[in-house]
Order: sequence, then structure tokens, then C-alpha cells
Amino acid sequence: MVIKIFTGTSAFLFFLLALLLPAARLKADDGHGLWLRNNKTNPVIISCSDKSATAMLAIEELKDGWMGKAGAKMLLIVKFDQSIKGDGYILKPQSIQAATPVGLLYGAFDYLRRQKVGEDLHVTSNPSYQRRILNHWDNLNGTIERGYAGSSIFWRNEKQAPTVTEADRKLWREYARANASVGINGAVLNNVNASPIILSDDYLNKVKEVADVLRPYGMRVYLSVNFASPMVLGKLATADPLAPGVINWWKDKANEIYKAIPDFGGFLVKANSEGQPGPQDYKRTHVDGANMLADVLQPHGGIVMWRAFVYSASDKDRAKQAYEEFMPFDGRFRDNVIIQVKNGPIDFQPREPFSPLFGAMKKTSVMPEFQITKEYLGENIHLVYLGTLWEEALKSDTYQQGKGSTVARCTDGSLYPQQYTAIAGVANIGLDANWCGSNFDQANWYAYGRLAWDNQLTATQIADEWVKLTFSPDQTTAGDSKWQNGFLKPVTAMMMKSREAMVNYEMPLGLHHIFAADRHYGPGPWYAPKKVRVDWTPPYYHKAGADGIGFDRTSKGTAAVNQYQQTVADEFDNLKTCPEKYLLWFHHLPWTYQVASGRTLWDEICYRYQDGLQSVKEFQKTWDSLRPFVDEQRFEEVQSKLQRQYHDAQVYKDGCLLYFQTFSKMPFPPGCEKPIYTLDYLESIDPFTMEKFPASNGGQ
Ligand code: GCW
Repeated sequence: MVIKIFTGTSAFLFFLLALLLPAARLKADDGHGLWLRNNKTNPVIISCSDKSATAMLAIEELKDGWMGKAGAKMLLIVKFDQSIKGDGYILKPQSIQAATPVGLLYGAFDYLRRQKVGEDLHVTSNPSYQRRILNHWDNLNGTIERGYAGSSIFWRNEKQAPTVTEADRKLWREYARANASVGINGAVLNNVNASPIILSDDYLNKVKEVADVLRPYGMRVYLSVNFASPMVLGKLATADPLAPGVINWWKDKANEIYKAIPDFGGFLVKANSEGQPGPQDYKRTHVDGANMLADVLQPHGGIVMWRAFVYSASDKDRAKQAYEEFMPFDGRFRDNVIIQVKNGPIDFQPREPFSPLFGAMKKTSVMPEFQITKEYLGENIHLVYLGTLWEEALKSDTYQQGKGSTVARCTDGSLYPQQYTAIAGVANIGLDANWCGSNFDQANWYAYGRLAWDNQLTATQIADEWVKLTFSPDQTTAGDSKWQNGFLKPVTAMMMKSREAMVNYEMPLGLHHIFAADRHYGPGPWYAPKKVRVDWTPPYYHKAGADGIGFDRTSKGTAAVNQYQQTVADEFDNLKTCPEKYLLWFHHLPWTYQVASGRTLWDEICYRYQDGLQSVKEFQKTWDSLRPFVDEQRFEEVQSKLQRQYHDAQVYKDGCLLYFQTFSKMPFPPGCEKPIYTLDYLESIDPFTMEKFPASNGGQ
């Protein structure tokens, strides 16, 4: 009888209901809670001798998020121990010990995370870098350069002096809490393309307000400064770093800042780069500029983060320029100057080899700069987890002090003595309810913080933690095998594959910078308007022609390989040993060249684009099957973004393959689907809007 009832339509309805029920139980979620969700908690008894505001926050977090036994006792101690470094901590099942109150707060967050994901509660954990900083490219009018999550959380377009509301303070507190939960302890509040106005009294007043909110969470504020500030703001005739009037102007400014913000972190400077003013405008050097600022900050304990992102249009190879400009100055910077170096030699591409400056500057502090906001990796639309990209960058072996001289070790003080160690990530945060413009982009903020704290963590472990903390409907199910197999495994697998998928459908095998115009979103291998400087056009990078494709940076080409340590230089220089992922970064090869798979280069390129596109199709299928595990709001957001990603990956594949085919003149191999679009059409549209390309467009 029972069986009979559940046949036909009713069986189908029952099945449907079973599918929908769990989803219906999950409340709509706008993602604002990030990875910090306290679902079912228990009471806990905490004793702590420290009475600082920061220690109080640690207590509050433990009380709000406790998932251990009800009525358990915890002891929080601020006391130095040989095994603790900086703001590190020692966890034991019934205690957290740190040398500083903020160490207690980090320990509390780690303790709760371990409770939730089911990790060992015996651990000593110390930070890899002293300064773990977010760079906000926020403009004072509230817009964000390369920001895809709404307007700035710090600035808005205001006619008069900038204002601060209670709502601002609340949001900044939430922001600081999220950062502290992963160990981020600093924020540069404004764009590296800096307005001098940030140093005006009105703006400094607001900076102080932000600093006051961030302080209890262990975060310091920093500012990007415009090198010409003494002229624009101080009305001086020059900004020459050796001019006494200029030096005095900066000294006064530093005194003023530290009076209001005693723990102010320091300055970030983009000088003589992409049109920004700098010491070279006065025939001075980066050393003159950086050291002058370092000297005015030094009495206050401040640092200067001087960016190595410099290049000029006239050079044959942009990839070589930062090294050429900075290496001659090795050893000449003050101790409180850190050279901030992007992970790759060009510019946050989906894949680049590591910058040759890492490990090469042996007498100068160097810090890595990563980009969390996905300027070149699909903005807030494409699901791309960056943990894998950063792990690859940090683990790259420079060989500068023998095998094992990874980028991580060259920058965290383990290989070179550095008074300060630091790491920067260009933030992806804005006013959007979910902070990052998409739920999966939150994973990148999280992963950056976790790697800044511990640069030996793996992307896999971080993805696993993040998914558990962010999506587990009831944290106890982090250990539930149905949830683990049904949701955790497929989602982490998708995340782990996502960056490689993008590399494949955008620019495989070492290809780079083949974006249409300044938006840096869709394909534009053909894009080369006369008015745009050549190093802002894709043909400069891919060099496709009848003879083949790729940038010859070998010893016979631009010799960029020689900027690496000999072992690495030889590896990249030699076609037989050059890793395939960097093939066309370093080599220009004929279309018929045979790659490792046995295919011709042309066939391999086609195969990669196809494979990348196919991966996105699989991500869609995976996500579609996960509806029962996710609330509707987040489910639909991710689903619709994946649909768009698939569409845009197709545009990428078709655009690049059709264009390259005009040179290779070879057919698409079996397995590579025929394009949907035509080259003429794709060349005529803006690949972001899919509408006719506007007549005027910029560069970079
Ligand atoms: O990647 C380029 C970006 C610019 C950015 C610049 C930089 C802030 O396209 O928008 O400017 O790098 O890092 O300075």
C-alpha cells in the first residue's frame, strides 16, 4: 500500500519537497556575516587579568562564539614566553597565552575557528610578517580604482569637510573585527594614485576617527601620499626631496599626524609611475625620495612602503624595468623603507612568474604586494579563488640563497635580516552588503589574511576552512559527513580548480595582458589604437605573427631571464626545462612547435581554451546540484554569476582563438568546439557590456 501511494505524480511531489525542504529552512543571507557566523553557542566562564579594550574584545568573541562544553572555563593570560613572536599566541584547551593583548584577540579567533572546523586546540602560532596590510585603492570622492564592491567604506563625495556618522563607525568596527579574525593589522586608507588632499587637516581628522575605531582590533592606519603634496597643499615651489623647505614641510606634516594618531603606521608611495610625481621629476632618485620620507617618519616609528611598480613606454620589455631601476640601489635605503613589489614583473596577471626582485635585493627590505580585488581575473563576476595563485607565488623558489629560497622566505625575515617585514594585499572591499561584490570573493580576503599570518599554509587548507566557516548551516555539521561529501568537497574542488580554469580560458601557457582596453576584463588580443602607448596594448605582450606567438625573453631575446638567479635563469631560458605554464612568457615559438602533450602549439592553445571553458560548465553543474545546501540568496547570486562567467569565457575563447588563427592559419583540432561569435563582431564590441566599443578608451 505504502509503495503504491508514492508512485507517479505524488512520488515526484514528495521528491521535490524533500529537495526543497532543507533549502527552505535556510534563511536568506546577504553574506554580510562573512566567515564569522555564530550559530549555536554555549556559555563559557573566562578569567583574564588584562583589562585593555582589546582583551575585552577577546573575551566578548569567546563568549559570543563558544562551541565547546557549556560552562567550560578559559584562562586568558598576557605573559611573554620564549616561543611567542610579536602578536603570536599559545593555545591550550583551557587557556590562551599571548605577549600582547592583540595576541589574545588573535588567539581567541583562532581558538573559535578550531572549535568550528574541528582542529587541534594545542598550538603555538606566530605571524610570518610583522605588518599584514590591506591597500585600499579608495579615492576621496568615494569611488574605488579597480573596486567591484560598491563605493568606499571610508570616503564619500562630500562638498565640505568629510563627515563621520555612527553608521560609519559601526561598519568600520565590523571591518576591523573581520580583519582581526584573520590577523590583518593594517590598512592604507586611500588610493596609491593619491590625492594630496588626504594630508589636509579636514581629512586627517577623519583618518584619526578611523584609527580610533580600528585601534582596539590591533589595526594601524597608513596613508598613500602624493609626492607633490608640498607643492599642492603647502604651496611650495618644488617637491624636490633634497630641498630644506620640502623636508621641513614633511617633518611638520609627520608631527601633525602623530600628534593625532600616535600609532600611525606610515606612508605608501607610488612615485614616478603611471604619471604620478616623484623624485625623478627633480633629477633625484628613488633612494632620495624614500629616504627623505623615512627620515621624517623614523622618530615616530613609522615606515615607508615605496612601490617598485615602475615602467616606461619606451623600453622594449616592461617585465625588466622594476629590477633595472631598483637593483642598483640595493643597500642604500634606510632601515624603515620597504620596497613593495608586485608578485609578478608585469601586473597582477592571471599567471606570472615571480618578480626577479624577490631575493635579489639582499640588503634592502622587500615586501610582496598581492591583488585581492580581481582586476585581471574577472572582477566580482568570475569565481576565481586566489589562494592557489598566492601559494604558487610565495612558494616560488628564487634560489638566491640556495635551494629553498622561496619568495616567502626572502620576504619574511628568515633569509635576510630586515628590521621590518610586511605584506600588502589590494583590498576588494566596498559598501556592498556582502563586502566584496560576490560571496566567493570573500574567500580571497580571508585567504590573504591567513597567508599573511602564516605564509606556509596551503590554499587547500584555507579553502576548506573558509567553506566550513561560511556555508556550514550549523557549525556542528562541519564534521557531518553528509554535508562534507555533499557540499564541502565539491565546493573546495571547484575553488581549487578555478584559477587554472581562468588561466586556460583567458591566457594559457604563459600568455599575458591580452585584455581589451583599460577595463582589463574581456579579450582584446587585437587591441592597439594608435593613440594608446604600446606597452598598454596586447600585441606588445603576445607578439603573435605568422612565425608564431610568445614574448622572447630568453638570453637571445630581451634577456629578462638573466635577472633571475642562474639556476632559475637557465631553467626558464631552456625550452626543454622552462615550465609549460611560463612557456610563452619567456619564448616565442612557431605554431607547429611540439609541446609536452605531443600536440602542436596551436592545437595545445586551442585545447587549453576549450578546457577552461569546459571547466566553467562543470562549475555550473556542480553549483546547480548544491541548491539544498545553500540559502536562496547566496545560491542564486553564485548561480547567476557563473552563468555570466560561462558566457564571458566563451567570448574569451572565441576572440583569442579566432584572432590567433588569422596568423596560425591552422584549423581547430578535434575536440575544440567551433566558435559561436565572429571575429569582426567581437572586435567591434566592448566585451564587458557586449555593446559597440566606445570611440575613446584608455590604456594600462
Ligand atoms: O594594474 C595597474 C592598474 C591601475 C593601478 C596600477 C598600480 C592604482 O590598472 O589601476 O593604479 O596598476 O598598481 O599602481
